[in-house]
Amino acid sequence: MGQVVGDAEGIVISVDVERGRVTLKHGAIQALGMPAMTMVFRAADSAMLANVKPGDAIRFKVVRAENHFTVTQLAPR
Ligand SMILES: [Cu+2]
Repeated sequence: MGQVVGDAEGIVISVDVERGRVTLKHGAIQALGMPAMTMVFRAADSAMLANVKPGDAIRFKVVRAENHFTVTQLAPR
């Protein structure tokens, strides 16, 4: 099963730097066929979570590989 990359906008709900997880309330991600929802993502690198906090409005890239969703880029918007 190949990788699929999607772009989306969201709001940070919570951040777990130690475990490299971020919970985002995101809009629809067309490339992944995913409707708007709140869910937990893996972070490709925990360091990318150091500068975000709950309530931040962000734009992000997410990669789906098998059944895992990993955020590979995260930026304020
Ligand atoms: Cu989702």
